[in-house]
Amino acid sequence: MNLVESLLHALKEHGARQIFGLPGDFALPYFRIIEESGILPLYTLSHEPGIGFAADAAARMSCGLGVAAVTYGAGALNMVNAVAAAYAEKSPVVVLSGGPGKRESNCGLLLHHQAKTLDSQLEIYREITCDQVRLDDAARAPTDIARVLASCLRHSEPVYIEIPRDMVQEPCEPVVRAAPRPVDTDALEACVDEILARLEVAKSPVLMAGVEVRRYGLEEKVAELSRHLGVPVVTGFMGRGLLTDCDAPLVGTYMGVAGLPEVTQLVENSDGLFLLGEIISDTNFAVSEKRIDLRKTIQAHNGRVTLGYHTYADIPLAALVDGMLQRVGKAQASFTVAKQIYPKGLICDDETITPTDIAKAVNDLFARHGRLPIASDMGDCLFTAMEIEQTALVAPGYYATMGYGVPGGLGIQATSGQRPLILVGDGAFQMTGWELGNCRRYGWDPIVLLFNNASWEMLRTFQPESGFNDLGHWGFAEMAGPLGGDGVRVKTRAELQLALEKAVATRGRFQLIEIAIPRGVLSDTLARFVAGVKRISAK
Ligand code: TPW
Ligand code: MG
Repeated sequence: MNLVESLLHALKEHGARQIFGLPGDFALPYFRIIEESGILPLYTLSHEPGIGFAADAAARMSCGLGVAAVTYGAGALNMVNAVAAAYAEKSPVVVLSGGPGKRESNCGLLLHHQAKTLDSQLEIYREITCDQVRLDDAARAPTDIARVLASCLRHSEPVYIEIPRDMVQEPCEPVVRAAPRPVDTDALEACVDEILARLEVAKSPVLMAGVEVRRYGLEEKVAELSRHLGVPVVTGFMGRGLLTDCDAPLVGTYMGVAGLPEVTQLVENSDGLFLLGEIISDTNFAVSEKRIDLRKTIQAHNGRVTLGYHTYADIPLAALVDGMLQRVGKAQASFTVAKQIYPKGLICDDETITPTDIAKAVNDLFARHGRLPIASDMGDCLFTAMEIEQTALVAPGYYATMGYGVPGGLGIQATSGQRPLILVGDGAFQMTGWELGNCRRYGWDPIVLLFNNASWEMLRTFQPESGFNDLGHWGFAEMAGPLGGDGVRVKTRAELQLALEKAVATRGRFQLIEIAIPRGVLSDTLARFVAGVKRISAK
């Protein structure tokens, strides 16, 4: 087997299901092997940010590796933002990049796509990946690949693999998966003791489940743990969508001033807040009604557990959850919590549409036809997603990059076969909406709800005086046909409801519903968020 075949088998063996890619001359040789070997399916898209977002969403959705394959320089550097998003939100994306051949690297000429030195790209990626390798030695390659893929899974963070173009055909041994790292059972036991003791004395313990719970495939176990402990569960803004298909005592989504008062009070008044796999970011904690003293919480993330003023340095999340489950025994009595009620029952009249109307329409649709997984962009659409029934959700809730929604939805469908619902604003659609043109080739048929307020509305809420936030009206609905889908523009609630029904009934082509929303009209959740942030910053 050659070097690239060895790499592809290893990717598959480590849980990758497909590759998203866009080639270039430095990448053509390894792309040829991807295509001809058929070891993993290859989906090409139109622009590298889309490749990175699709691979990230596939990783999040499948709880496995996502793979983003690009060319050197112009390709890889075009994907930096998407990989930074994956790094920030702990999504295990494997970046494959073509590279100059070993011989041409020292020919004395600057090579096209070279930014500063031939190593610039690797150095840039070093900052946003947890491990890197350039496969310039076929004898060492199997060990290097095993190490890098193990790092990717262990840290649940992106890694970088550069393939010099003259190395692809080199004979290479298969990759042997690295042995799992041993866990220090004494430290683990002491840590579990301490956490259980803290939860025991707490009058109102709460477990906040974060994205790492999904990344490490622990949703079922965490649901069981919280039932056995009798502790209610919330997620943060970023963790929205977690635990939806498990029997967990899930109360709702903590969003501080932007959330529902009962959830906010539960979290902020807890004397035993257990942050399990949660990214401690401002999206979750800078919007608190009452400041949460993080030193008084129990934090388990990034392979560490911190309680009060000390840290257990090396406790993998999976080992911690297993360790706790072994100790808590069986549930005493069945334990239920009040579930969050979502807006539903859209009045189908001739009124204009608000974002919260969209949430109602989607909730009604889910009640009639079952739930769909959601990919959301950044913008009011993501705040609206908080008003939609719990369902699988991929979105850049913390890193907050625009452009994620459409390619993220394609990533969901490619990896899971499930039809996704994509929520996206007009500003974000202008960035990556074109990727929908790739649906026809692959038979993907997402339903896209385009929140068109002809505006960078989120920015306007913070700086209403700036005229640059006005965007014109683009004819998005008309663009859908030539791209291989169906498009419709809706202006009233009755039209919205009809369009959704029709979209669900039409399979095989993407369905774009361009929803006209008057400027200045926000979802209830974003309105609470903006009012809350203004209140906090005025303090
Ligand atoms: C890649 C900054 C955050 S929100 C926003 C911008 C420009 C406006 C979004 O407009 P859209 O949605 O999509 O129409 P809505 O609901 O606000 O009207 N560049 C990137 N990411 C971010 N987050 C920005 C700029 C931003
Ligand atoms: Mg907008």
